[in-house]
Amino acid sequence: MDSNATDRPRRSRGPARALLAGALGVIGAIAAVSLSVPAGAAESTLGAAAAQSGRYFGTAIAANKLSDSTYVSIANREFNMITAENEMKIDATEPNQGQFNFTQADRIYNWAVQNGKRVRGHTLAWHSQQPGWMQALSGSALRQAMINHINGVMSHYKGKIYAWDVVNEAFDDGSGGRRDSNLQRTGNDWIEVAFRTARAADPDAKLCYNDYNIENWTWAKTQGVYNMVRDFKQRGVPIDCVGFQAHFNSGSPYNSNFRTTLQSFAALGVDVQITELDIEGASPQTYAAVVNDCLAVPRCNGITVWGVRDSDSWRSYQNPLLFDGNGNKKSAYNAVLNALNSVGPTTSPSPTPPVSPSPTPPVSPSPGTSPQPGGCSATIRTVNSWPGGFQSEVTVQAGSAALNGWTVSWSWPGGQSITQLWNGTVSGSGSSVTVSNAPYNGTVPAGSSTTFGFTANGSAATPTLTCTRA
Ligand code: 9MR
Repeated sequence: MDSNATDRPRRSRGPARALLAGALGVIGAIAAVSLSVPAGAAESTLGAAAAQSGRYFGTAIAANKLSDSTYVSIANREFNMITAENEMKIDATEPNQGQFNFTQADRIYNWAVQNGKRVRGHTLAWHSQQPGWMQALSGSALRQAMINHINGVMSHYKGKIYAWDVVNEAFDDGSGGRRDSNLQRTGNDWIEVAFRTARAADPDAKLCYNDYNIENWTWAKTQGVYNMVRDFKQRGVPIDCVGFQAHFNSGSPYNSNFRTTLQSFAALGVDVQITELDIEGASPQTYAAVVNDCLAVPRCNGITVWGVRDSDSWRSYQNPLLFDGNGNKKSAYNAVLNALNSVGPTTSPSPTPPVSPSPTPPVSPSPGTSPQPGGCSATIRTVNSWPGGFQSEVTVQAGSAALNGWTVSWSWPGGQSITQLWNGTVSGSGSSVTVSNAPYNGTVPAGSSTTFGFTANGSAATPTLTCTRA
């Protein structure tokens, strides 16, 4: 039993249900969509509609439901990417140490490929659903068992899996740090060891880090995972994608800054995927918003919902899926289909974001802004841009003495205005902007750096920054 999954923290941040800012009612949205789609152009299934822009639309499948004809016919008709809900997990595939069992996993894999679908692998290294023998291990024996498990499962499916969730749910909910687990206690490098092992085992699979409660850009957990991925990209640890589970409910509501999160991770040079989507109550507006967030990000490869009918859901009492218990399409289904069709055949995801970030963000100051001894400097880079707006990241670099608080200021050259800022506190008026440290990132050791970021209206700009120590 996954205690964390069933005991998700109940948060009270923001409104109970984040309403999509400026969202149309669903009827209005559907009307607007149907106006923009030429007659006859719309696809009639989720998979085909997503494929118009080169994306997939998937679901989680349970092997013991493959004998349910209603379930199988919906799954086969609508979805073109399949995740095994439980059958590829550690307890299922290596029930006794060194003895692998792929009976149930292969039932799902074979059904998928025989019906022309691709498969996401879920999951190789996780604190939960470990078999008893693994729960009892620690230290180097556990580390070696993790490596053996990755090699054993990935070699069975070598060349056959679109993307693997190599590591699942390794971050703590509140702090933004790592979750305590037997794997974490083998050493902080366990995640990168898992990814390096996975790359060697199957160089053709995309390698993903997968987690929940990392959709809201302002949450510490999101920032913690973002910092790990940035570090991995800078150091050449092989990671190709981040999976956002997207289990939205009243404790973890959808927030429209999810798009900023997807854009920000993509700008690090990884693909992003929505891997386990379900929404308490299945609001059509919220479902459409999530789809539109993915469609807005070229490196968002696709969306997987976590089950077929409400009655198949791990949270069936929340009615969070696209089909009711009888297999009928819900209004959320129509909202998703219309959102996918609204993109049409012309906008395909490209492997690179519209504004490619430098693969190694500048952490050292640019010429002319070198930190004075005991001072600080700040550099700005454009992470992403779109018509009428952009996203930037500012790196604050300490000189030869630690900072105990900092302030960065600049003037906008062309009427830009900040719409959202994170990891800092913004003030100022007109074209003048002043950003001070957030309560948690004012202390920067000598020679180290920290970052803050923002989205803004206007044309992307890189003004000269002034950094002042507190
Ligand atoms: O949906 C899965 C459910 O059937 C299992 O009992 C549960 C056990 O951990 O795992 C569920 O799937 C989880 C997924 O593997 C990882 N993210 C959270 C999902 C929902 O708990």
